[in-house]
Amino acid sequence: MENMKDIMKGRLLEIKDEALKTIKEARTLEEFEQLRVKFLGKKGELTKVLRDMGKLAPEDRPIVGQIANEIRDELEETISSEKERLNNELKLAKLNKEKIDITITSKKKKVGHRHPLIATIEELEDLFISMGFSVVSGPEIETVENNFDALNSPENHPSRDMSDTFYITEDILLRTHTSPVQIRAMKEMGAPLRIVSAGRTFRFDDVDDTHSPMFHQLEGLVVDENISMANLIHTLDIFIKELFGPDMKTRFRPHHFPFTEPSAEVDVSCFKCRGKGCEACNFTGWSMELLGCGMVHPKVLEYCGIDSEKYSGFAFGMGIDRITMVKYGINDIRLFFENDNRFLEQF
Ligand code: FA5
Repeated sequence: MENMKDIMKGRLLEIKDEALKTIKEARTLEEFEQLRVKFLGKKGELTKVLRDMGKLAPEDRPIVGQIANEIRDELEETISSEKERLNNELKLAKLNKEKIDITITSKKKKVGHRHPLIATIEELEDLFISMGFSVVSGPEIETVENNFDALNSPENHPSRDMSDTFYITEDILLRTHTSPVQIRAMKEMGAPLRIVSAGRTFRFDDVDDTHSPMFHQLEGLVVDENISMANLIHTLDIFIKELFGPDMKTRFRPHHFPFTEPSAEVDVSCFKCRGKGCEACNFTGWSMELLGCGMVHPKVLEYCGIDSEKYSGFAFGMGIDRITMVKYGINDIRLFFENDNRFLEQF
């Protein structure tokens, strides 16, 4: 019996020595786990020895049991401290690998800025807000009814032609102007009202230095009692002087639009010579046509359910691309859409 105790003690110490040696050699977390199972697991070396406890004299059992427990505690502690040491080593290696040199100067990120057309739209909206207008929006894909019929444009009107307009179906098209927003606003808000609305418009126009098949307009509409042509001329005159400067002159030319009566087109002094006459304006002193306007046709008011005996109104639609050209002295509309940074960065 005495012998059995010594055999077991000897075996336990052997296990301890072997375990401590291999634990020190382990290099990965998986290896530590394998060693834990090998020495301390349910079917591990230590358990195997303890199965023979029954063969010991009863007074020896606590002695051998205590030795076994001490060895188990020591091995568990060693495995956990060695694991922690390995973890720290791995962490350190990772940190060293991912070291950031904060003294290196970073590459400069290019920050974009507003397109000149958007800048003009925002400037125009601010200006009209300061004159008591509200800003509303309308869809680029419109009904033929809002784009033409409601605006008193008869079926045989040339602007309705396939060669002038991008139709999606017979009844739906890409709006040819922002004027259908007038219809939407009057139907939704009724009279009195004072709105502006900016956005894209589309026409089958050939491209040249002042024409693009996609361009931008800003629509304005005022409906109230006693609105006259004098209000229209005054409003446009104020806006043009605010935008281009006090020396800018406006010229109203009689024109025809089916949805306004009377109607006019408006030119402003040449952006280059400011009226003196130069090559840019063919020595006329006037820039290209900037906008159309007029008194809202009574038929349009009635179509939207507004009493044309009580109310009258004026409306205008201006080409934002051309206004931006005049404002910055740009001589070709195509520059806005070519996305050449050398051009865009100047604004
Ligand atoms: C209209 O579109 C009318 N809806 C304007 C209007 C509104 C009149 C309210 C009366 C009352 P017009 O087709 O003339 O009108 O276009 C208005 C402006 O849009 C022009 O003066 C011009 O500045 C601009 N424009 C027209 N076609 C083009 C184009 N292809 N490229 C760039 N700008 C254009």
